[in-house]
Amino acid sequence: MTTKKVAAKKNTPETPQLSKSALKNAIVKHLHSTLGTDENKANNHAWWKATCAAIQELVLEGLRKTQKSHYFNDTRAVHYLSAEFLMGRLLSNNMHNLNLFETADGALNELGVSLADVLEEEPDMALGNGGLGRLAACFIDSLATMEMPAIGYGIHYEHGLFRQEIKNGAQIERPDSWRDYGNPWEICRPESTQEVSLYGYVETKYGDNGRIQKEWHPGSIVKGVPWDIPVVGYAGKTVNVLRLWQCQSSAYFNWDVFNAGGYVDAQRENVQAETISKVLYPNDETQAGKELRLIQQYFFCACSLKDIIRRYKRAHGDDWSRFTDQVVIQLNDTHPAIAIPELMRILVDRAELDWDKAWDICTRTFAYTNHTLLPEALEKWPASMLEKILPRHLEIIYEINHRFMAQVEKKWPGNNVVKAKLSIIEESGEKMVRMGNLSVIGSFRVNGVAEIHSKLVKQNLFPEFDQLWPEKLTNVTNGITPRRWLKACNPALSALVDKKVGADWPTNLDKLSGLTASASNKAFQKQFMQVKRNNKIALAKTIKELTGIDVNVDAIFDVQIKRLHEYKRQHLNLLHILALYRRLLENPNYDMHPRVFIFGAKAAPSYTLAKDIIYAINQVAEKINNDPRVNTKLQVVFLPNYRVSLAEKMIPAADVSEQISTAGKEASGTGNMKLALNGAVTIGTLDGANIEIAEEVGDDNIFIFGLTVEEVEALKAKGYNPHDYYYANAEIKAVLDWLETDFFTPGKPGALASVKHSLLSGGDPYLVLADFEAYSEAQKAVDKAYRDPARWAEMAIMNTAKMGKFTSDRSIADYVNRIWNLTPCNVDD
Ligand code: 26Q
Repeated sequence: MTTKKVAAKKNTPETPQLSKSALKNAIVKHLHSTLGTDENKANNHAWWKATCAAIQELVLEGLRKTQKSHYFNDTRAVHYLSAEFLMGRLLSNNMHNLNLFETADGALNELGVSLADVLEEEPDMALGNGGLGRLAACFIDSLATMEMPAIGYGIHYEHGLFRQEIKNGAQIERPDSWRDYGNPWEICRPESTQEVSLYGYVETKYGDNGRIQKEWHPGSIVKGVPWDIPVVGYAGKTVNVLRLWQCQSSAYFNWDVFNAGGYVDAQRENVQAETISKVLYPNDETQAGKELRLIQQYFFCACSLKDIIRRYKRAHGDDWSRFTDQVVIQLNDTHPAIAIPELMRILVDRAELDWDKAWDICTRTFAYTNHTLLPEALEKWPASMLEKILPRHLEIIYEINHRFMAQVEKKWPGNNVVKAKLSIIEESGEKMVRMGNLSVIGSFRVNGVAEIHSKLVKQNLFPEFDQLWPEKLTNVTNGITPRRWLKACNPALSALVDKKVGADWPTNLDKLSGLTASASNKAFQKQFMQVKRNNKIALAKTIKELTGIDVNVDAIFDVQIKRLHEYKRQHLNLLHILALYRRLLENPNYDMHPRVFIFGAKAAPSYTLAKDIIYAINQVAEKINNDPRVNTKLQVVFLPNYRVSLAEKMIPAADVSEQISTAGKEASGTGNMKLALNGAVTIGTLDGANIEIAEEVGDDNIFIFGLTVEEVEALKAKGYNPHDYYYANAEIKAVLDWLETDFFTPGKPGALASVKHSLLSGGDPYLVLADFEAYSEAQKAVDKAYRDPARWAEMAIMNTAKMGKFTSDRSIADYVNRIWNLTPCNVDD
């Protein structure tokens, strides 16, 4: 294989493919003939659908051209397998990428309709939990923009991540029904339906050639129906596909039961099949070990592999020799790791390749991205569960492991400790299959998602694998698409940036460094901060609508938005808020610039402490916001139902970005990049991509605090006792004790006590108390810097200016050059 360097493309969108009047006609045509309504009757929802339909016409034209071009050029493609794609809304994105946003705005305006209102009609496509799912969405945007042949494969969940309501301060989960009124972007492709086998038993047979043959007799067969969502690249030339599989019962398999008079039983089978793609599991960073989750994983992997192989065979027939030239499969964490034994099964049992040949193909096909070091997030499945659901796959996994153990024996003769660590099978207690080990063994490349994370993957998670295969483990630092996360979500800042550095920054984000020269320019600072202020006014309006709270737009908007998890330490933020409250009560003249602390976070429904922390934030907010002694200086807002479309409103309005995870725990973070890109200044630990952000913006433009990875390890090794901090720091003691009273929960003393107890008797596993003082000091430095408007403006501008590295185009270029070895495919007519 040759290595060619692929840089992020420097294309800008051309003149719109459609005039305003043509688009207007197309929208009205769809209003009439697709929706059966007219201009006088149509509500915003109808206008939204008609506008989508008009845009989709152009999208589908691009899709057709792209597919034709990929087919005729017989391109090598990456297949991005992910259990999650957190796409958010698509209309605004697609219009921006087709350079039709202004045109559509004008067209709708002439029709007496507000584009902004129309955009609000679109439900988020929330088929993901958080960072990992949103990363997949940013990556397919970049792949299309860079004209790379690529397809995303995932699950067509009927219900995405739950909708969060806050009732009396507590999180309530409601089903997300994103498709209730139809999804205008997706196309069902029943002609590409696949069948997937489950359960049953394995028969061992002896072929004529004396070769042992395995035949899996499934106990159940389900159907995978693909729904295609077009993924429009910026400039609109390449339109790739996100293919999501929906599970249905296989009519064919149930006929016997049906004909035997078992109509009701046959219907029951239908329901069971349909539960497979019914709902997204809402736990991130914890492995639930549920049978249905494993079935979901196998279901979409089996469908996707059949689809990949069908496409390969259409061009190359039964000749497998070119498979690894054409196909690379990226595993987004271990969720699709079952694809490894599935490909082995297809090659060995079906194509009748011998094991070594099949394994060679396999290990040239897969690459694996690790997104976490947290032990509770590492996927393991009971061998007994695999045996029941996927009996042949378990046999194959044992065979892979057996051969791998021989390799380990060669390298470390007689060393059973290393063997036990590297084995795919964990034997202490119930036999478990470790999907991480399987993924490392079955892939040609394994990457972490930020420098420090990849270093820890090598040093702590897979050190022996790194010794065995020193080339295999590598880093690709995450990135975000600047099209959605600056151009579309922050039009005012985008326009200002356009004027300063030219309009091609969306595909060439390093251009933002052109802002550096103006960072200390008074006039530019004024413009930049005026944009920020307007964005804060807009967010204040949203806050008012969602919570009834009037926030002070002259206050510092301090934002922490991410899933709720102890390691992300929203409770560290909360303790600091309590400390400020207390300081203000003790000294009404306590000198601080007014601040609004704004949170957005969903907790996994089964994660009790995470829900307790949400409750605590809301109860503290209620008290502080209604306390006239402090509420001109301190306000706390928890915005319900944090999701992509809400992030797009919060991020442009943030002054301060909270990135305060315990060092070593946040693999990368991507919200940190989005906030900094929009001119928020980070207060953060030396964790994940914060470290690389600090390197880019420089120490003067970020507030770094707290223990380093090494210091965390040393403190834990010496024996961390949170009580030491509790008794040594009167402020810590006071705020923790406060949580145990009924001050924040009148009539219900102890309602917030679990937060305190997790930090004392619970051992404070994420060192909240150890970092409290450093955090509090860093917050004082933030306050001081903000009160110097010129200094703050310069910091904010420098953050935007220095985010070039964190475009997902750079991440994709890294994958393309160092892992996937792809060539862009031109899609011009
Ligand atoms: C696993 C098994 C069963 C059910 C659910 C899961 C599950 C689901 C989602 C486990 C983990 C996740 C999501 C993990 C995630 O979002 N990780 C984040 O990935 C980002 C992109 O690389 C990083 O920036 C974040 O640091 C990391 O936390």
